[in-house]
Amino acid sequence: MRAKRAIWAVAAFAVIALAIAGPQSCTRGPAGASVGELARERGLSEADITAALKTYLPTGQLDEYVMFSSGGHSGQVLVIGVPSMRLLKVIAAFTPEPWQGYGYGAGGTMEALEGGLVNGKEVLWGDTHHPAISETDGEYDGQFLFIDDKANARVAVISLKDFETKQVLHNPLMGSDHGATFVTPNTEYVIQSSQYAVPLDGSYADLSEYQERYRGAVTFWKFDRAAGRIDPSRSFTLELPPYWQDLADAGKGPSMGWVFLGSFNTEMATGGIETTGVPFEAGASANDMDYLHAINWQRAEQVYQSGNGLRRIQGMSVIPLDVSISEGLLYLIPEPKSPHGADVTPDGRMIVTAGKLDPHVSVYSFEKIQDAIANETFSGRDPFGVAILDFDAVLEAQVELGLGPLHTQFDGRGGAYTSLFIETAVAKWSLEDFTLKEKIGVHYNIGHLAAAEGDTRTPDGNYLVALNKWSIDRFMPVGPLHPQNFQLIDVTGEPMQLLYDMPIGIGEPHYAQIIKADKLDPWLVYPEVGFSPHAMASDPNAVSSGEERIERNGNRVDVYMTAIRSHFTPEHIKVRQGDRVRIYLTSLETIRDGTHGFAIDKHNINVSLEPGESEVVEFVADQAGVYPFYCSEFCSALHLEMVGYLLVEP
Ligand code: RUQ
Ligand code: CUA
Repeated sequence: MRAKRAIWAVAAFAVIALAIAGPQSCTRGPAGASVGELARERGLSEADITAALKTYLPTGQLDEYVMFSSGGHSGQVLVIGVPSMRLLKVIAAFTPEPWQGYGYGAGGTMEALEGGLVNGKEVLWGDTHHPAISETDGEYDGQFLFIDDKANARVAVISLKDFETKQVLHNPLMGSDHGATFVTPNTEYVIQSSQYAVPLDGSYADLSEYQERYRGAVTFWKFDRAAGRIDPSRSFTLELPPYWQDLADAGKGPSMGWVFLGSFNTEMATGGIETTGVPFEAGASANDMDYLHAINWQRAEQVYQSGNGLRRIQGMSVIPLDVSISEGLLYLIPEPKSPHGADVTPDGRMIVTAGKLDPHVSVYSFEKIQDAIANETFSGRDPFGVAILDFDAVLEAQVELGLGPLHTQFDGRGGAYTSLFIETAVAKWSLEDFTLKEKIGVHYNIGHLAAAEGDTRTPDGNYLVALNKWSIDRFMPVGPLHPQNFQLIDVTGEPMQLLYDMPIGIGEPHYAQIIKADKLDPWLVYPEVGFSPHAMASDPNAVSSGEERIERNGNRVDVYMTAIRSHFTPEHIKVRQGDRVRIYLTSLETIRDGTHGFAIDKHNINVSLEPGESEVVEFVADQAGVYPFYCSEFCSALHLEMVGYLLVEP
């Protein structure tokens, strides 16, 4: 497909170049002006035209890749076609979303959100950071997507059959998370590690007791692929020192079985600028080195399964720090100042870290790490007794890239790409000779970047997306809160070429993953009429045509309702004030895009009924009155007539 497109692009470019070359050229655009005239009129350069040719998709044509991006504070996930950078969907994860009926009465979505209750409290936003596509043998398999909520230490599980959130889980051991979500190479586990340390048992402890009472943690959530859910009862956690653990990546190939996570504030600063005069930012970045954590999760799994030395804290199985030390589950590796990314190379042989306050990326050899562990080549132990591997013994190389290196992706051809936050650029460097190749400026303040399949065993490279925090002057001003900007970069050759700007309308996204579109196999309609998206199976309460009815049992009223263009059956629901009403809804539609909505006035209820979907809503009819209910999707010529009345008698 790429080759075909490339040939087409070359041909088209030749035509345009010809057109630009002379006014006598007669290549006419559909609106009358020649392509050359259009280009001249709009002041487009050759590079602009090439970029347009590489990104434009005529109507009906599909993208080669799909990008899943964190939706930042929206608590949602953005689904974007690459290279067109067209927004395809916004998947609601931690935040209610009315169009999808997520959190507005539909039973399954309410249940998913309820899983995310934080200490019994509804928290209706999420700070989504890092999406992770499920993997098989270190390759994206396109089946599931996971994402974390940093603010509330939660994890969501999304099925890529219907692009809907199936499960939300709160980790009671953590205040906030950051090394989340990352998956092991066969999605055995979904990794979540804490950011800012708190007491694991959720109790109070004064900051003066920081070293004794505060702790970090990394949880390995067991993913049950058949159930499409995380199974908390088979998940385990390692207690970690109260450093602020950061991004993670799972080893693969030779490093399979290990996970690496960066950290900062190994100084264990406790801030308090108002009294100590030392703000967190200074206290937490005082040392030249922080610690990359190397964790043997496969051995930790055995320790967990043996049950030896485990503690139960807030319902979670925790391997205490001393057990991790004695069992050889955890080692620390010095890494330069305030690191962020910890990225395992595609071959699994090296780990790349970037320290925001150091101009280098540091590349560690997994083999050397193993040797250092075997030979106890330690430079010491941290205050908790965790062995610190000797920096020089495990370092493979350092590459000076520029200011503020943050996060690294790979192209599968020996190329590595590192975002430079301060320099607001992307550096391309070589994994073969560890030299800087070139840089490209981006607009502005890049955080992470995502290359096509860029953190799998076999990256495609091809496209790179810069996730920029600032846009400054790129777009029409829309008030002081500026759009955040994704920039698409062609990395098929040198030099890299900036192709496209995509302001995203929400903020702040942190990370994205890009999968080959043909690896996704979503349903076009639900597999059968009466299918429950929550159970991912046929719904025993589904209603078939002719079976619609209203059943009363004391003050409980069960309505069995169907929807098909362009009516609900039944259309009249008469209940008494105070009744508990349950409406079982089934869409009898089987055609693509034949979606209905079901909204009840003044009840905070709106459900999206996709073809074949079965749902339930439940409420107490506590206010007498007349409430129209209607279809909230423009489904047919008689959509406005797709309506009914809920009559609540006093
Ligand atoms: S993150 S750039 Cu690096 Cu979670 Cu935000
Ligand atoms: Cu059904 Cu509108």
